[in-house]
Amino acid sequence: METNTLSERLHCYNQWKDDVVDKLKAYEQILKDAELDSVEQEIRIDDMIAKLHDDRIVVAFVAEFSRGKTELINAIFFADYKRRLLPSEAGRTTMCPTELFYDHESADAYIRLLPIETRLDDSSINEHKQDFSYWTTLQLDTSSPEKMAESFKEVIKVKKVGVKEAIKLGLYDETLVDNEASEVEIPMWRHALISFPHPLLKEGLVILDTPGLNALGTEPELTMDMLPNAHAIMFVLGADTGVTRSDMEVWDQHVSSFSRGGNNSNLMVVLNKIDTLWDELLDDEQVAANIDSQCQNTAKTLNVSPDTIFPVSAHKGLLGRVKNNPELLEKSGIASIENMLSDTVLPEKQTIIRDRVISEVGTMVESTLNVIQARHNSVREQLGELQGIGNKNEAMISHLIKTTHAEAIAYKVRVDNYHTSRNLLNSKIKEILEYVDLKVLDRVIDEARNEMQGTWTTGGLRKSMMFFFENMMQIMSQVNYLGEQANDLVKTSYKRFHEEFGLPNIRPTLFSNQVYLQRMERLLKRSEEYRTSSTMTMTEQSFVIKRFFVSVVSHARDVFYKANEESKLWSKSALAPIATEIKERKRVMDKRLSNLNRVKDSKETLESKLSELADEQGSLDKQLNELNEINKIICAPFDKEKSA
Ligand SMILES: Nc1nc2c(ncn2[C@@H]2O[C@H](COP(=O)(O)OP(=O)(O)O)[C@@H](O)[C@H]2O)c(=O)[nH]1
Ligand SMILES: [Mg+2]
Repeated sequence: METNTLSERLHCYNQWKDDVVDKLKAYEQILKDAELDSVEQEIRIDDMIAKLHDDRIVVAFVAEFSRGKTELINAIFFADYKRRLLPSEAGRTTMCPTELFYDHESADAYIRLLPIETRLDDSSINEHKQDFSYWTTLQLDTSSPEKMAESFKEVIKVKKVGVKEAIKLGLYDETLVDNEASEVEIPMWRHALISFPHPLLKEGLVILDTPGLNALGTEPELTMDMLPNAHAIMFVLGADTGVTRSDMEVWDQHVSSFSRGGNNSNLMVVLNKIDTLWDELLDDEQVAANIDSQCQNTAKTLNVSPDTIFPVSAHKGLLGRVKNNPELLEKSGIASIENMLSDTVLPEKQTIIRDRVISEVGTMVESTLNVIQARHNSVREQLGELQGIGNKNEAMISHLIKTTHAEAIAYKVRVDNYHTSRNLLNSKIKEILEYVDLKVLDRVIDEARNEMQGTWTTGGLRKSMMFFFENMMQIMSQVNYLGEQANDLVKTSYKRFHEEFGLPNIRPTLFSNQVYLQRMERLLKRSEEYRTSSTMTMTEQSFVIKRFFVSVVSHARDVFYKANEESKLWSKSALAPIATEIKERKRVMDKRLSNLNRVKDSKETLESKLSELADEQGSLDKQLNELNEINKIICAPFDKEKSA
């Protein structure tokens, strides 16, 4: 009954990724062997390998405090420690957002903590993750679950600071402190990274535990970046409290936008603590009916489909697993969440990443197949030609040499024509690159910053933000426009090449910055939502505005940077297949000429040339087989049996 499906599934997924990586490496080798390698292609393939390597599956838990997020994490993922691993406590926990994962680069398990004071500086959490100088790193003793649980308590540590200091940090909430108090309790840490060698984490699972409405509101990065990048989001409610006002606030401001009209299977609403409805004076059916009716009501309140609601008891689930009580475990409903993760979330993720591999590398493999196939054909022709020569006389061979020469010259003229269109394209590309230059962005940021000086009001902020985004969108639209012109040039080149040179109909990779445009639009939308949320008025203004600006700008910069990198790479590879074909044609012609010349010199060479060509044919056969094998693995459908 108690199966390990999630870990098995994750394991299969990783194996598939390893297979793909192996094939990508084999492909790189083929390109080298066939002398078809180019720096651009190598960058693309290595990039894809790095992407597969860094690929993680992130499950985020979001809710108001005390709904049982941490207990759920303990029950779903860490019950094999036979105890409550992460600190879950009654009342308001002051824990900071915590990421649990496994760091393959580090030999030791660790807890890395970012001091709360770093909220005052201009760096986002992501930026801090690039440089660990501000973090406090503690070794995590994994020799016993008890020792681990003890160390994890560090994450929920608090300290007392003066009211002024708390206000400065954006952590003063007058509803929680009586007015007389001169000191306030605040969390010690802003963010925690915990790495330890648990099997699920080693397979690439990342768990994001968040503390509640307060932290969600004051750390915009969570809503702007970490949640949108999670592969599954669990919104947790308590069956004992029902949907409260603050639950609704978390939902409206931070989660509902991921719901896509209740249509997102990666957003799960967990109705936790159903054990509080297990009334021993009622029979099982009545209890089930009560739970069901609460699920229906919750679905209605949140405007999601009832299938999205998972009624569970984290506490009893953990207990059932720790005490090996299958009945209790079954009753807790915990397994339904695990099943959802392994049956829906994981396969969807795999599909997305496979589509990406296909679109990035699939076309490349296809065009290599074309080239190798053409080589194969040409070797066959040469073999035929030489075999045909047999006893023919010298005059005949000289004639063949002459015609091949003439062909080569005619070909060169057409290549020159092609160079003209390539130059046209290059100047268009230069224009695009000038637009997506980071210097341009930094100018826009400076302007927005200046605009913001002195306007620390919500209205002023809105104006500056709009100004910032208008500028950004304008640049990106212009890039889009130029990109379309460049695409026309590319299409024409390919068409001409296909028609005039009679070469295979290669699908060109076209320029597109749609993804980045969309990301920018989403960023704008999210910052609008954030700006109008009540957290903006709740917390000390200048602090939030600053945090907000830092986080929005750092993400906009990130989007821009990626668009820039992508354009550069595209500009280098747009006409690469044509260049390869040209080189290839020239190679074939040179080869034929040298064959004929050598044959003209002596009869003996004919024999050796024939066997040389036969060898070449053999190795081309091998390359074709390998390429087909690579194609098969990359595009392989997933094991249906396992996902049934
Ligand atoms: N009755 C009951 N209590 C639970 C359940 N899950 C968590 N709790 C309790 O709720 C409190 C808050 O849990 P915690 O995991 O720290 O919540 P978090 O703040 O959302 O992470 C703790 O006292 C838990 O023991 C449950 O399924 N049933
Ligand atoms: Mg917690």
